[in-house]
Amino acid sequence: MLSERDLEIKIENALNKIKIIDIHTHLFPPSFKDLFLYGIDSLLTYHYLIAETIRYLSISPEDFYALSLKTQANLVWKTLFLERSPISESARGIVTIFKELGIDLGERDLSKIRIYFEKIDNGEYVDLIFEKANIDYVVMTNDPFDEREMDYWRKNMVKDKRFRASLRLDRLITDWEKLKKHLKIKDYTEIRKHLDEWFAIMNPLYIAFSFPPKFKYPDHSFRSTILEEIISYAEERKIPIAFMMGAKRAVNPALKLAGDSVGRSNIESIENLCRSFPNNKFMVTMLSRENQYELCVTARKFKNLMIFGCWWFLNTPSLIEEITKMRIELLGFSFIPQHSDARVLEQLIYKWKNSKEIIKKVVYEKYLDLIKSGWILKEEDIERDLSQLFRRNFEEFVLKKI
Ligand code: RAT
Ligand code: ZN
Repeated sequence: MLSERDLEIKIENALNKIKIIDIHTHLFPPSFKDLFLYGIDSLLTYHYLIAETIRYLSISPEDFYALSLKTQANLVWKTLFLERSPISESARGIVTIFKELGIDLGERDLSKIRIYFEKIDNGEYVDLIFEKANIDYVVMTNDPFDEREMDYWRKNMVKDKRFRASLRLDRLITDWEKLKKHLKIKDYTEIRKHLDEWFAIMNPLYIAFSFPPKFKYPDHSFRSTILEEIISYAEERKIPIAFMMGAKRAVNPALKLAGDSVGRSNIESIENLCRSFPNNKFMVTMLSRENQYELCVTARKFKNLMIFGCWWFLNTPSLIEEITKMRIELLGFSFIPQHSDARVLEQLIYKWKNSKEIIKKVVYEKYLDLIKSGWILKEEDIERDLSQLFRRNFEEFVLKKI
């Protein structure tokens, strides 16, 4: 019988051992040159931190973005780290990164901190960060309509196994009329030849869309028709489609990436999709806290639905705890608890460290309840269960024949 202290240690050991699959990030490999983000200026100008900085300053978003990247970074440092304590989740994240990289924070001197980042050697650095965050591989967000990105895809056919692709097709729906001309196609059915081409170049693990709160399926519009075309393509390819629901884009456009917000989505659309396309696999995350309970219940109804992550504004300790607890209580281990959404390489460190800390606590409490109820938990059960959460649910779902 495991004692409480033993249980805690065993969970900790299992978590340290399991190599994570990070199923949704915005990272790129070093071979994608300017798209590969790392280092101090990219870290401090993360859009989560820009939104927080601008709240304290009299500067307008336009004037802020007109500054050089380094000046923006200096201003974020001054505002969030020198004039106040970096207490928000994104600001604390920077502190976690520095600590894990062995950067001294005693003097709070940004010019000294910069010295660490000036010495980085790219190739080995990715391995170092992956090791520190205990990552096996990350899944990128790949936009075939981004010409800059596509240039790299066409040139860099040597694949980096640490970075896998996902085909993000938001613009197919938001910019359909423009894209139709750009792709030189007349109707929806002709999308297929482009999909074939993108699959050949990227070999994506899944197709993804993010949708606004008002998204409805079906809605008798061209949107539903395009979606159906993609759904039938995904069925043929036997790969999942990820729906990221509830992102209200450009609520404050001047803030650029930092100007997106949240709204409650319509769960019936997910029910309709899972029921109408039983041979498809859907991975769903919802941004609104208010959607979490109904999403869990919906996952109980459809085995072709895999819920994942505590997305974006939900990637905060109190909400991760609440959501993970609810998911375990309603779904056991049949969900993917988290993804990092990292845009800058080093963010993998804090996003995973902080999430794992909470997931560990929740799992500990749940195992303890189970033991108190009479179950004899074995040490090997813990690693099996946790590797299901952090690896196997994703890999098996991607390969699964529904
Ligand atoms: O979390 C983020 O960085 C957001 O800006 C979005 O990119 C979001 O995660 C998305 O994938 O649309
Ligand atoms: Zn994202």
